[in-house]
Amino acid sequence: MFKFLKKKIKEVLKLPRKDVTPELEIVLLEAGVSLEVVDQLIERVKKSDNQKTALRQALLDSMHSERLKVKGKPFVIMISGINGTGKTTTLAKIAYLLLKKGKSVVAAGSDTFRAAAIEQLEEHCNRLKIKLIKQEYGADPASVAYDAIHHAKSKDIDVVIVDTSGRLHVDSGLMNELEKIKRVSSPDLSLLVVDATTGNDAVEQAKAFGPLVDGFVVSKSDVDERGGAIISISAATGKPVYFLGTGQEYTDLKPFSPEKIVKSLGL
Ligand SMILES: Nc1nc2c(ncn2[C@@H]2O[C@H](COP(=O)(O)OP(=O)(O)O)[C@@H](O)[C@H]2O)c(=O)[nH]1
Ligand SMILES: [Mg+2]
Repeated sequence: MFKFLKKKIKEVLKLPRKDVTPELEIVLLEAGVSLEVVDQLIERVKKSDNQKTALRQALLDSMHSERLKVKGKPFVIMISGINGTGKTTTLAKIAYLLLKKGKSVVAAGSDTFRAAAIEQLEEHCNRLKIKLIKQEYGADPASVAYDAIHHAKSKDIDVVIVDTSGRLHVDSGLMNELEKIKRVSSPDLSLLVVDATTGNDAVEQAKAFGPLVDGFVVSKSDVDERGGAIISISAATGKPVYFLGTGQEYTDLKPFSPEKIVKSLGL
């Protein structure tokens, strides 16, 4: 994680004092940190006598993390994001984590947009030994979510996790679909999954999803060398990151820790 940025920050901090902030600005932008966050970070570093400490502290102050707390029954988690970001995998990882904590879980196959999506989720559910509530390909995703919540209530299940479909880009069809799922299922937590390797684009997606989401999971941090999305998504939106996806296994979901991030940046 952060190979590129760690190396570059180290080089920049060795420069003559007056050159540090202009170079740092370029490096952060190259790493995919969003412009507004770069500006905030640079301002803090400029004002300080100790540039390294200032950068460390500015990064710590700009990243927000939150822990998943299951309160109320059933606790409904909605997972959204554009195509291929890792929604279904993240659903399975969260289910695995909750099962380990002794919670019972049911999944809602509300990605009815692609036929293969339901099968993919079904495979995970079979491996995890949790029930999948599904309907036919093309069915109303909100109705699937409704069924899953109804099932949880009648079987006394702790958590419902709703998978949803993505599109190539944020589009109005997707937004209308997600709004309806959200209206019908009133999730206790609505998480947007973004792919770390998409850098600033992930931040733009987060802004586009706006009030539909409460916070983020940043997936594929294990294959992300730049770190821009991880660093800027919470600063640019004011919403917290709950987890980092760190691989393809169920155990590859880590609580987001700004402390660990600055450490892996060598700060
Ligand atoms: N390396 C890595 N791959 C991931 C991670 N999360 C998801 N993936 C992979 O990304 C691909 C798309 O994931 P999927 O859950 O199907 O995405 P969805 O379309 O958003 O539901 C799959 O090959 C996953 O194994 C992660 O944290 N790290
Ligand atoms: Mg999926």
